[in-house]
Amino acid sequence: MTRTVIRGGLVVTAAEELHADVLIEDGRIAALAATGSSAAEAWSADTVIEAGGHYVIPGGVDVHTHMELPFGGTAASDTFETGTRAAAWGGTTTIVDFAVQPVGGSLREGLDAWHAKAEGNCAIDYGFHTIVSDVNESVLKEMDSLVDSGESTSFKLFMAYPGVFYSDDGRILRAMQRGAVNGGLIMMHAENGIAIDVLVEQALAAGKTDPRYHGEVRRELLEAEATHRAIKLAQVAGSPLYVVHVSAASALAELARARDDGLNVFGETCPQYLFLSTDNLAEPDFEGAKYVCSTPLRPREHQEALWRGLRTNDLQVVSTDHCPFCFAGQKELGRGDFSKIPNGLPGVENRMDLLHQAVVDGRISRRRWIEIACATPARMFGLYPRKGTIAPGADADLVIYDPAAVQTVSAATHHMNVDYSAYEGRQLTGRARTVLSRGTVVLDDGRWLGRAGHGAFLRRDTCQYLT
Ligand code: DUC
Ligand code: ZN
Ligand code: ZN
Ligand code: ZN
Repeated sequence: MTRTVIRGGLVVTAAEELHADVLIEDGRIAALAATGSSAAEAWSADTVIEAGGHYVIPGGVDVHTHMELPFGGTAASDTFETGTRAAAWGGTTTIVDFAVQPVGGSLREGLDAWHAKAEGNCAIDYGFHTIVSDVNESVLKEMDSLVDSGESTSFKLFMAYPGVFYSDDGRILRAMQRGAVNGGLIMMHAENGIAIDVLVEQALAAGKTDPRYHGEVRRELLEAEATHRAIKLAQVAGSPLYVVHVSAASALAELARARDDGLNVFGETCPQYLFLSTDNLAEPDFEGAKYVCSTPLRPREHQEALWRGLRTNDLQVVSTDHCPFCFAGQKELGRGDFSKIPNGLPGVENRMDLLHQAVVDGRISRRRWIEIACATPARMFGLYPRKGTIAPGADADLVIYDPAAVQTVSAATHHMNVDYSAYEGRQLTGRARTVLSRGTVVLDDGRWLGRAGHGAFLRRDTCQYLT
């Protein structure tokens, strides 16, 4: 048995803060005891990690990533190897990525393809949601068995991207009805893609080809409308609903109203919507392409609404939707036609630190930081308390976090496999000093000690946020 003790840090979970030592045995947390107590002093250990002046927090849980996602004639530039390593550098120790059902194929084929990409390559633990691109009878049956086995207990549907991932309302309703019975959580990309495609065509015909028009045609109204429609469909089906990447204040208002009416609807937002805006999309020399993602960035005033939603719990989760494409050769595919810019932003390495900056700035509390970035994502997707907290029995996925370290975010120093940073030049206070994945130190003081293949596939329970 290997024993590690982390001494002298401030343990921060979603529920409490305490000056405690943490005992790890064989990759799991065995005990917590007040620092200096006779119980803690009595522990013997093979390794002692000093954490004085630092926080000891659960590793980040990022439930929305797209490593190696084929999109727009190219593929997201982070592999499972580079992307999970970058995640760990940024204090994230679990990701849940999306396996895509191939057109005309089964969920099984999608999962097999994603297992093949990830297995043996991940530095941290990982799970899969499934993107359902064709709801049919055999897919509905597959959903049952995937929930039963825990291989995938959540399913993403798209109201956007006609001809690619899009599902019409009837298919959405059928999937929700199935989820209401089997416990699978439906995740929704809520944008009216049929209407957006009309506006795209009209914009291009009028010579509006710059990246900023991506933000203009993907109208806020069409996110709010789709969010409203998704909520009503879920209400008809009697199922809970998780809306991914909420970017618009009016879409958030739809969620808040439904929650006030007692519905189990949940919302996720992402750092790009909290920290970036349409100002970035309007950057000259095609630089705006770096900020093209869907849902799109919104005008600055939406940020305040999203922060408020995070404080009031109308939004429960911050994940990244990490989907990086290099500027050179990938984003550039859309020069002269914004609709050909591959959609997505890098961020898996930056999320924990950006949100810690919000703690420093007084926007959210320290415990809320852990709640929205670790505990709730784990509970929402059936990984709790194995992931997302620090408690006896949990995996020892831990970050020893230096709250005073100052860093300047830059593509020159980040670890994501992408040639730009969406947060270039931003100064942040706070940084992961030591990162453990199931008790193994993978990062220490700027030295990478992890390895591809350490990360294991996670079977998951159904949503635990409802019980
Ligand atoms: N949005 C993105 O920005 N990228 C990938 C898929 C999506 O819905
Ligand atoms: Zn989406
Ligand atoms: Zn409310
Ligand atoms: Zn996504």
